[in-house]
Amino acid sequence: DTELCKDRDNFPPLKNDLILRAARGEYTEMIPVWAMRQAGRYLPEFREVRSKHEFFTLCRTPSLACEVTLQPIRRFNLDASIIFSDILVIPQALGMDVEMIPGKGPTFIRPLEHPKDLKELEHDVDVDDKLGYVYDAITLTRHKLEGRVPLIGFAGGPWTLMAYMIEGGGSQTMSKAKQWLYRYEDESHQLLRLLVDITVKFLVGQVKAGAQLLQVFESHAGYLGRDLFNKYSLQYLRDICKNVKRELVDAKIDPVPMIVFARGAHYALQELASTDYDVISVDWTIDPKEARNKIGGQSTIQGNLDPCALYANKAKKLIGKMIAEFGTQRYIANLGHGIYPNVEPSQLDCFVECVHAYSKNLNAT
Ligand code: 1CP
Repeated sequence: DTELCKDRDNFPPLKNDLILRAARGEYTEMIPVWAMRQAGRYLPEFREVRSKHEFFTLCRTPSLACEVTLQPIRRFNLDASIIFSDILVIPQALGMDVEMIPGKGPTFIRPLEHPKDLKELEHDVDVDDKLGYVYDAITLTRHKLEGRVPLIGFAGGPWTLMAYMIEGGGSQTMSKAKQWLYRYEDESHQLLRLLVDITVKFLVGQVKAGAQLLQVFESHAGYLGRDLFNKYSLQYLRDICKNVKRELVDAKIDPVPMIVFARGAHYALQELASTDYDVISVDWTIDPKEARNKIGGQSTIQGNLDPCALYANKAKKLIGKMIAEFGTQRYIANLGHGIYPNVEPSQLDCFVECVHAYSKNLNAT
C-alpha cells in the first residue's frame, strides 16, 4: 500500500463514467447517484473501524481512509465515491488544533477570538506537505477502486471554514463569525483570501493525486443573506473554481468537473450558475422546478432528497417525484444534505436502486 499511495501513473481504467458525463452535460442513459456523507456512522462496518481509531487518525492514515471510502461502494451501486476526510483539515494545516468530541462534534481548542489572532495562523504553509496524507489516501483509493466509479475530492467553502475557525465548532446562529463580517470587514476578507489560496492549492493537489471530480462544501451559506453572501462567499467560491481550473490547465492536466454546494443559498442559484462550476448542488428545501428555472440549461444540478425522506414508507414515491421534476439529463441524484447516522443501510440501497430503475425507464419511454 505504501507504494500504491505514490503511484499516480498506473490507475485502473474507469468502468463507470456516468457522473462525469452528467457533469459535462452529456447524455446519460440513467441518472448517476451518490450520497453526501455516504461513508459514515449509519454503516456498522464504519462504526467498527471508527471504534478502534480516533476520527482524525482515520483521516490521516491512507489505508484506513481508503477502507472507509470503499465501504459504501462495496454495498451499493453508487456512481461515485468521495474520499474520506473532513473540511476541517485546512484549519488544522493552518496550525489550529481540532478534536472530534463524541456527542459534540468537531471542536477547536483555541478558536479565533479577535482579528489579532490571525497573526497566529501559519500564513505560508506548505499545503502539499501538511495535507499530503489526503493525497496519499486519494491515490491509494484510486487503485483500490479498480475503476468501478470516479473518486471525488473536496474542500470546505471559505466562509464555512472561517465560521468554524471563529465559532470553534457547530453553532445555531454563527453570531460570533458574523460579528467579524459586520465589524472587521478588512480582516474578514484577509482571512477568506488566505483560505481561498490554500484551498486552491489543496484541490489542485487532490486532482494531481487522482481525484476525478471536486466538490466545494459551503455548508453554512444559509446563515448569510443575499448581501453578505455576495460580499463574503460568492466571489471566493468563484475564485476557487476559476483558479483551480487555470492552475490545472497551466500544469497541462485536464481540468475535472467541479461541484458547488452552497447549502441554504436559495437566493444565489442564478449567480452560482454564472460561475465556472459545472454542477450546482441544491439542498432539500429548494423546489426542483424552481431550481431548474433559476439555474438554466448550462449547469448540471445535483440534489436534493430530504435526508429524512429515506425513513418514509413511501420513499420510492418521493424519489420518483423528484426525478420526474428534475428530469433525467444534466442531473446527479443525491440527498439534499448528508445522510443521518440512524438511516438503515437498506434505505440508501433503495434510493440508489430506485433512481437507476426509474431513470432508465423514463429514458426508454
Ligand atoms: O465521529 C464521527 O465518526 C464523526 C462523523 C463525521 C464523518 C463521517 C464527521 C464529523 N465528518 C465525517 C466525514 C466527512 N465530512 C466527509 C466524508 C466523506 C463522505 O461524504 O462520505 C465529508 C465530505 C465531510 C465534510 C464536512 N465536515 C462538512 C460539509 C458537509 C456537510 O455536512 O455540510 C462539514 C460541515 C463538516 C464538519 C463536521 N465534521 C463532522 C461533523 C459532525 C461536522 C459538522 C459539525 C457541526 O456543524 O455541528
